[in-house]
Amino acid sequence: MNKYIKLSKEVSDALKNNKPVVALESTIISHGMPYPDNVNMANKVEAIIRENGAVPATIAIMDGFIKVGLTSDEVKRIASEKNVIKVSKRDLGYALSTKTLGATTVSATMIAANLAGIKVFATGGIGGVHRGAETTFDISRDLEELADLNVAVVCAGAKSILDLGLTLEYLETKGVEVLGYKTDKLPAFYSSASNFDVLYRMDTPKDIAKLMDAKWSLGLSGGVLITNPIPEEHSLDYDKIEKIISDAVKEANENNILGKESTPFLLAKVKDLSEGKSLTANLELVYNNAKLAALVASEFVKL
Ligand code: PSU
Ligand code: MN
Repeated sequence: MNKYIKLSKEVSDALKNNKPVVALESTIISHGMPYPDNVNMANKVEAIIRENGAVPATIAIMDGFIKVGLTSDEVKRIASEKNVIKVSKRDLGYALSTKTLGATTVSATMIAANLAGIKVFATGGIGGVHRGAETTFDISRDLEELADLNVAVVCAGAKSILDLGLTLEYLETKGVEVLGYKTDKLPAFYSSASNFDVLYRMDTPKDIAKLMDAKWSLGLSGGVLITNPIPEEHSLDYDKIEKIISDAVKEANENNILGKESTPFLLAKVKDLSEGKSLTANLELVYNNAKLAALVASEFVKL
């Protein structure tokens, strides 16, 4: 194992014994939602993964190491400390060498999971091609790791702070299949469906695991994006949330919010404008993804 990576004993034992493990990112904790909802979310996600037969591995940069499998005290640190930096691929060297506390995005979490040998990763939403990317060039690094690394990512689709159509085109160029779990339509994060089609619908965790096995057995490198709709009872009205999101995007543009600040700004703005409804939906969709990821990981280790 690389000298900069430290696995918890539980995660390391599980991987050695071919037990299912689910990787979890930490930017969703530090920059995705407020304290203390974030720490409660992180603990509950881990509990759901255990209930569904897998070992959770929350990942962050701490004390000069990529830590895979945080203790509950470490989760609390990421959730509550003020100066946690958001770490995507390009921030890893800095965070490790200066021992800065860092929360990993989908991109950096995939890099860590890949180094550790974890094949399944659960999150809320991925980064993608932002609205207006044709002038800002704002395309998330997440898409590059999805293109390159053999990790399957379970998400609730993407919210329309991104340009969903351009994000799908980009994933197609990069050879990443976008699967819909029990759906034909790409989920839109807070709402269970968008107007875009997924590439393939899959109705069981076993079918998804078999696809991952087939792809990777060929030596094809790259991720698999598993999109899982928010449960209907928690799904928000598409048009209402869409209006809120475009107001938030407008405010970001007016305030010249750029680069890594953009996504956290938009998430916080949408939460305020929706009077917290987006946060409730966000929590529910993450729990739903944690469960599916544990089931897919459990099927994958049997193949
Ligand atoms: N989308 C969400 N919630 C999040 C993020 C994205 O709905 O918390 C976080 C993830 O960590 C993702 C990152 O990897 O934002 C993408 O940031 P950027 O757009 O700056 O690449
Ligand atoms: Mn960006």
